[in-house]
Amino acid sequence: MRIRILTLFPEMFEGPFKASIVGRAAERGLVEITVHNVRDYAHDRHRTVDDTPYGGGPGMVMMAQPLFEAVEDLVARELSQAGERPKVILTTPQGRLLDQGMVREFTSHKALIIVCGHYEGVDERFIKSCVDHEVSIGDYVLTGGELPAMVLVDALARLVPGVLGDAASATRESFGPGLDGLLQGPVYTRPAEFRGMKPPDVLFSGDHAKVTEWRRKTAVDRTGQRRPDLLKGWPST
Ligand code: 4H6
Repeated sequence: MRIRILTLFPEMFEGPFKASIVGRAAERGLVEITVHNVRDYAHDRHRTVDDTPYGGGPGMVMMAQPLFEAVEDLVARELSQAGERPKVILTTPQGRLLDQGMVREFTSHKALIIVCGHYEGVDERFIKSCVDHEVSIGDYVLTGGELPAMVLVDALARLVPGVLGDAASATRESFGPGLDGLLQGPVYTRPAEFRGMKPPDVLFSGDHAKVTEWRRKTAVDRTGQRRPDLLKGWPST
């Protein structure tokens, strides 16, 4: 999978994508991530990418022209390289709330362009003509779309075959949040007793079927307590 990120702050991606599982996946050639500076597509000598909002009001708006030409360039490069049009995603508080189902859908594309919004927002004409999906990572406001882009890239990368160890992916497919729609139940590791607290006996029973059943039950219980919304339309009671 190829991911292109369009941002005013390319430096923000240097740390997270180097020192992480995502960085290792890129090194191993499992994902290709490139970061592009919107400013490189400005026309004037000040490299202007923002302007005051029509109708007045505070702050600045990202201009359509640099974003439009940046996406045009990245799409053209992808078309000549792979012949398949990449999907363009804008991270914005106005977007559809990201969930695991959407992440899974995005992984069906060979290439994605993620545009990070800034200032008070992005000229609507760019969104209308170039953006396929507006995505929000949650109902809170950030100074820019860079952190949401990193969240999305991380969620995508861990679904690419080989990025997680085989053992890790196998277990997380069965009881990870969103994957079968349940929250994960409690987990424990050594020592068997810590400050007087012991894990449930069933985890020491060696009975794999019983352990699986306990994990399913604690996952359902916890989901009912913390996120009853996730159980709506869920099989059985
Ligand atoms: C586009 C439009 C995403 C991007 C406006 C982005 C939260 C999320 C942004 C803005 C984001 C999220 C600029 C509006 C700052 C508020 C960047 N915030 N904003 N929940 N901010 O995914 O002012």
